[in-house]
This record gives sequence, structure tokens and C-alpha cells, in this order.
Amino acid sequence: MKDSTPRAIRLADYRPPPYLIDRVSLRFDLRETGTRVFSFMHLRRNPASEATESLLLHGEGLDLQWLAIDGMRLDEDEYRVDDEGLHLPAPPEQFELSSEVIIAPEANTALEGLYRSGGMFCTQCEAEGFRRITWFLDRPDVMAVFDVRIEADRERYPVLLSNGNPGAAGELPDGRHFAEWHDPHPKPCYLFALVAGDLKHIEERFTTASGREVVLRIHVEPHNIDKCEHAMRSLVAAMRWDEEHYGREYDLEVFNIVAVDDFNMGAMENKGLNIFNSKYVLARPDTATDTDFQGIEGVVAHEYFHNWTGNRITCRDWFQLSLKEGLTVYRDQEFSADMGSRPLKRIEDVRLLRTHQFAEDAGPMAHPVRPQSYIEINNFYTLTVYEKGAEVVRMQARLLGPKRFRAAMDRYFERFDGQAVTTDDFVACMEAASGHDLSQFKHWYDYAGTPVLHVQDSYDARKRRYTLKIRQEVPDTPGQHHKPPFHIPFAIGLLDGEGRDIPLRYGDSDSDGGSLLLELREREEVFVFDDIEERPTPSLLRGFSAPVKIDYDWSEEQLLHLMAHDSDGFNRWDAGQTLLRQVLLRMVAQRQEGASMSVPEALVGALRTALFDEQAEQALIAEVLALPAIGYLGDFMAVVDVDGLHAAREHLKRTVAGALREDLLMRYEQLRETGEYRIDAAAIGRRRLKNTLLGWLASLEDDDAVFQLLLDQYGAQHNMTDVMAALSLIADSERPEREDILADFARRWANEPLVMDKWFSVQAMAVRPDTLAQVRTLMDHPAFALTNPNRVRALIGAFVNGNPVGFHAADGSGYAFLAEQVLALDPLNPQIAARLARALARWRRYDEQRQLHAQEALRRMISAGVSKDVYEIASRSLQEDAE
Ligand code: 7ML
Ligand code: ZN
Repeated sequence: MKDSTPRAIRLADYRPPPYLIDRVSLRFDLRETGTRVFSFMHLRRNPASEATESLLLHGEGLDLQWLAIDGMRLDEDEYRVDDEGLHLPAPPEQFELSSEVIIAPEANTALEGLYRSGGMFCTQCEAEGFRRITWFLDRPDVMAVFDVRIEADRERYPVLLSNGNPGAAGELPDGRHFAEWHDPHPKPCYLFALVAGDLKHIEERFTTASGREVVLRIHVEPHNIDKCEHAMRSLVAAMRWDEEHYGREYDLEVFNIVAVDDFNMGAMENKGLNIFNSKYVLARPDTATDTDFQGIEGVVAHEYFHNWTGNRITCRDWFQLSLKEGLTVYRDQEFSADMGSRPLKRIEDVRLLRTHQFAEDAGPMAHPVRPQSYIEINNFYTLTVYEKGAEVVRMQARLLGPKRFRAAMDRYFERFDGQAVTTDDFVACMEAASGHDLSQFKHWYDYAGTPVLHVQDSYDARKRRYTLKIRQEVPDTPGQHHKPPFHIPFAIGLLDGEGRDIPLRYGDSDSDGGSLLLELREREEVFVFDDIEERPTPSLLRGFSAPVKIDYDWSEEQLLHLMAHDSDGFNRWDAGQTLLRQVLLRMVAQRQEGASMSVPEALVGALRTALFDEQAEQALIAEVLALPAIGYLGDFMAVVDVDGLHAAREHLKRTVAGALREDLLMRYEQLRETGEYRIDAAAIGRRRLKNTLLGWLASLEDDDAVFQLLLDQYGAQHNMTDVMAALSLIADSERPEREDILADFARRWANEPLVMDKWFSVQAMAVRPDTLAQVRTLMDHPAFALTNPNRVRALIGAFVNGNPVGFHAADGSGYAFLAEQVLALDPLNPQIAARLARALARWRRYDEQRQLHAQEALRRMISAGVSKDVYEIASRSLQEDAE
């Protein structure tokens, strides 16, 4: 810690490991204070390495007891231990290294390595946590076969788990017992896992396509045993899906999932022993919302899919992180699309990418999908690596088509099984299986920034010719200027006056179902379409065929036409979003000029039409009626005006809700939940639409009948989705009933931490003058703890990321609060502190006064002497060429 300028690690400096570790056997003597780790491993010089210098085995915070080579204890002058690890000056060509260290999981608040959560022991080793457990070559290209023996007190830790298949187990003296595990698949140490605790489990048997039986277990603390079923259903569905869509089977006798309360991220794909943040396992209709249920399904699948994309085939180094993460996100997105509604899933994924990844790509933390350098790898588990990385895989799937993409994936699994490889290796399989040249496409991996497509069109009635001119521009990002043009799959359609797709031909490609896939490669290109009878309405970037921004001068008529008729469901939604965005931005400008804000009649009409659309899925109607977020809208302004955007959104909601009040009430009544609660795509869509309508209605603040609906829906306590929809609207209101309802909720759920998180969040996100004061008060609530990442995200994270009006308060109070919390968290958990610190990265987008406050907050962090995690974020945020 406290290094003043920590060192950057560079992709260009990659060298193969000097030694390989074929086998390792570990013994854990778990104790409440001071756990002993015994390690025996076989090392041999790597024939692919030229390195001859001394060997460094990574290790951090290890209290070394003894060390031996081939059974001979080493004297203290035969090795050296420093901050990085253990240096052996001149080791033999091959040898057995054994050691004993003492570590302190009970004092580990960073939640990396071996630590305690509640009454159990658990681990998190990705990316570089294994070095906090014992000496090792802690890098993903060193893959070993692991044998593990765990010893612990039998009463307090009856369940002892590790990777692979179970082996011997039995009793030991002094009330202790042991269990052994053997993982036959060589793996990097970041996939190592261990769990010991008093856990209960549910169990299922799964027969693989080739007829092998696998035992599936989900382990939780005993009081949560009634909240595991959905996770198990999701696991079984994911296993089946991977067999059906990729021909991939599971490869061990058991598959264990453990839910833990203290976890830095969502979950972890450790071989045969996935460890989950309990938020992504535990769900019951009365404790979890539809979004929670869907999150569980997606994360369970994501971690399971890593068994092939991540574990069997892993990354050569951490610059290749997107090799496993982008690909696995793509796979979990496709799985969720198949489980629910495909267009809806696409809308959700694109919304996440556009609001958050585009912002990252335009700010000081912008980096390529395959970064070129980092200070702290934990800071690169980003939306760019995950979500943009998934888009980059999706584009390749689209360019190849489903058959050739599957052939390319088969080839990838065949060729690289058991190896640690690079994104280049992946693209090479795509090329080899399809004959496509993807050399220009690879710019997507190497250059940061969101490309902008400037589109102009013209129609020549005499020649019956329509022309599209497209200029692509890839913006400069920190350290990257003047980028070459990208290879961009650009799907389009042209609509006639009736809203039908005009059949299109271009070169040798025909339009498929009305859409044509153009491939852009030049900085500027012109596409000419002949025999077009009338000026068409262009439908651009159908299905969001590439992660780019479109700059085209849309007219209101064009957008209304697309909203009503586009055959591409995604673009129908997107046209509505573009229209809403244009209207809202115009309203902000009106407000800034002191004029009154106006909502076009045509927009109200289009929303009413959408509301009564009989053809559309209800969930899709809800998406059409969802206003673009302040964070997204701000990117279209020269200087973000948070208060203006908030005022415009509220005014638009009030105006539309006032005009459509009776329609909204009628639809709300029709959609009311009656009878049994179900969690399928149709029921979720129905609730989502109903609760969206409730949100519009709630903007009519003085409407007592509407407020009664909120109280009734809360009071019915039918399911958590409906309860939370009502509660968040009540929490956002100025009504006197607010306090009683919040108190009622807290009383009901005092013993359910994940439900209390929702209670923290709605209060942190309320747009009220006293919100920051409330957040500070809530930090003293008995259910809050700065040591638990979920609590921090639910309260502090919800305020800084989910309450733009509060966080960006003109007086700088939000920024000062953030700096204060980052500094309080950093010594406990630098990863969580660094994630929080990102909220200030885009301070340059705000007015001068706010900029000064933000800079002060960032400087305060740096001068306090922080971890390299926080240092990297804060220092990059302040850098001159950052935006
Ligand atoms: C993404 C994960 C991490 C970090 C999980 C940790 C993971 C690394 C781990 C999508 C769905 C669920 C979780 C995550 C996520 C940030 C996000 N290997 O599996 O990628
Ligand atoms: Zn992952």
C-alpha cells in the first residue's frame, strides 16, 4: 500500500513462465486464529522460457514457517522474501518445493484469498488472490493438477469443500475432521477454491448428454435453505443449454455452488466449486424482485458456462481477460434470450452498454477490450472488457452466420482445450472456420473509444435512387490518437410509406427478412440503392449490430414512423428512445433559456398508441415507456445539466400522465396481479408494464387517488416486485405516510440482509433535499456494515451512482461524501473503494463549480496515500489528456 507511484504492467512485456508447476498438493489446518497452509509442489523449468535469473514465487502476507527443496530444509540465506514474494536464487531444473505458512483469514477484510464470511471460511482467488494463501506462480498460464486436504473443527465446520471430485474423509483427534478433494483437470491457481462451514444444501441429479450422472448441490446457511430452488432450476437449464447449443458437457462427478454474504463481485467460476455472492443465489417471491430472479438465472449460467470458456480454455495473461469474460457474457446473454424474451434481453443489454460502457469509453478510464497496461488488474474487470467484449464476439457471430460461428467455436474448443490462450487465438479460429479475413476487425480489441457513424442520406426521385453516405470516426482516448477505420457490421432496412420493408440488394448480399448487413471498412463509404419508388425511412443499425453511436438528423415524422412500423423490434424501441431523448434535450434547452418546457402532442399520441398495442409483448411496451436515464442523456450535452435533465424528465412525466391519466389507470387495473404469483416471461412482462404505468401515474404528486394505489399495492404484499415498485415511489414522495411505510418494511425484513439492501437503496435514491443526511444516518443503522460490499453498494453506491441529483449537488457535498467514504473503505477493502471512486471519473462533463469540487475530492484521495487500486482510478481521473 501507500506506494506513491505504483508500477504499470504491460502486455508488451509478456514472457512465458520460467517454471511450470505440474502438481500441487495443499493441506489446510483451519483455525479461528492463524490457519496453517502446507504446500508440496512439483516444479520444472519451462522449455519455452529463456529466463535464467532467480525464480520468483508470488506470495503476500504469508508468515513463512519453513521451506524445503526435495525434502531438504533451506537456510535463511538460501532464499529471499520481499513484497512480491519468495525469490529462489538458483533452483534445480526440476524439484519438489514444500513449505508451511501461517495466514490470518479472520483479519482479511479485503475479501481476497482465504477469508471469513459469517461463520464460514471461503476463498476468492481471481485475479491474484492465491498469492495470499501460499507461494505459487500466480499467473493464469501456469496450470497444475490440485490435490487438497482440509482439516477443521467438526462442529463448526461440518462441510468441507474444494475443487474437483471428493476423496477420503474422516475423523481426527480433538473434535476435528478432514476431507480430501482431487481435481483431475489442470487449472490456473485463480480457479482454486475452498469452503468450510455449517451449511445446508439442496441437491439434484443431472444426466449429461453422453449419459454420465452429476450431483448438483447448492450450499447455503441453514436459514436460507428455502431460497435456493430458482438457482438450481437455472443451473439445470444452463447445463442443458450448453449441451444443446455448443455441444459442451460438464466434466466432473459433482458441481457445487456456495452462497456467501461477503463477496466483492457477483460470483466466481472456480472449477467444480462456484462461489456466489448470496444476492445471486437466494430468492423467494416475497424476498426477491423479478430483476433479482433474472439476475440469478444469468449469473448462475455465466459461472457455469465458464467451465468451458474460462476453465478448460483459460487466459494466457490478464490482458486477455475478455477472451473468457466477453465470450462468456455473450453466451449468458444468448441463454437468457432463449429463456425469456429475445428482443427484451437485447434492449436491456444495449441499455446497459450505452449508459455505462459508452460513458467509460468516453472518460479517463477508457481502455481497449484488450488493454495494453494496468496498475491494478482488479480495476480492469470493467464494462468494456465484459459488455463491449461480448459485443465484439456478437459481431463475429453475426459476420460468420450461425453455422460457421458454431463451426468456429467447435474448432476453438478442439484446438485449445487445456491451454491458456489469447484473443488472437480465438479470432484465428473464427477466420479459419469461415475464410473471413478479420485482421481489420481486430481493431475492436486494440483501440478504445466508441466509434461514431455520421450518416447522411438523399433521395433522387427522377433516378429513383436512394443514397446513404457513412463516415466513421473513432474518437481519441487517453494514450490513443488517430485511429484507423474499423470493420463494422451495419444492419439496415428501408421502410416505405406504409411501413413495410423494401426488399434490398447490395453487391452480392440480399436482404434477409428485410434487413441488409452492410460491412463498413473505409473511413467514408457511399451506398447506392436503385429502383426505390419513394423516399424511404431508414432503419439504421438494426438490432444494434455494432457498439457504435449513430449521428443522423432524424425528423420527428421519421421516428414516429419507425416507432409504429419497423419490423425490427429493437429499432422500434430505439426510435422511441431517440424521440424521447430529442424531446427531453429540447426541454432542457427551453428551461435554460427561461422558456417554459413543452411536450409535443405527437409524442403523447405515440405513447398512448404504444400503451394499447395489442400485438406487442407487455414487457416491450414497458421498455417503450421507459424514459432514458439522466446519465445517458447527459452525454448528448456540451455541459451536463443534471438539474435541468431531472426537471425535464419530471415535467414530461407529469404532462403525459396528466393527459393519459384515465388510460393509464384503466391499463393499470387490467394488469393488476390476481391469483398465484408466477415467474415466467409473460408474468414478468405484465408486472413490469403495470409498475411502469404506476411510475407515470405517481408523477401526479397531488393526486390522492393515485397515491392510494401506491399504498394499496404496498399493503397487498403480493410479491417483492410489486412491493418494491410501490415502496420506491412512496420513498420518493413528500407524503406523510412515507415514514410509516419505510418503518413497516424495515420491521418485516430486519433479519434479511438482502431485503434490507433494497430498503437502503430506495432511500439513497430518493430525490429529496435531505437524502445525503439520511444516507449518513442510515450508515449507523444496525443492518449496515462498511465491511460488507453488498451493504456498501446498496447504500453508498446507490447514492453516488443511482441518484444523480443528490450526488452532483452544486455545493459539492456529494463529492466530498464520496471522498470521505472511499478513504474509510480503502484500508478495509481497496477493490470496493476503487469501484466507488469511479463515480468521479467524468467530472469534466459538469460545470466549473462542480469541477472544482470534484478535483478537490480526487486530490484529497491521492494525498491521503491510498492503495494502488484507488490510486490508479483517482490519478487517471485527474490526468491532463483524460477526456
Ligand atoms: C459478470 C464477475 C466478476 C467481476 C464474475 C468477477 C466472473 C470475475 C468472475 C457477469 C455475470 C456475473 C458476474 C460477472 C462479473 C465482474 C462481473 N470470473 O465470473 O466474471
Ligand atoms: Zn465471468
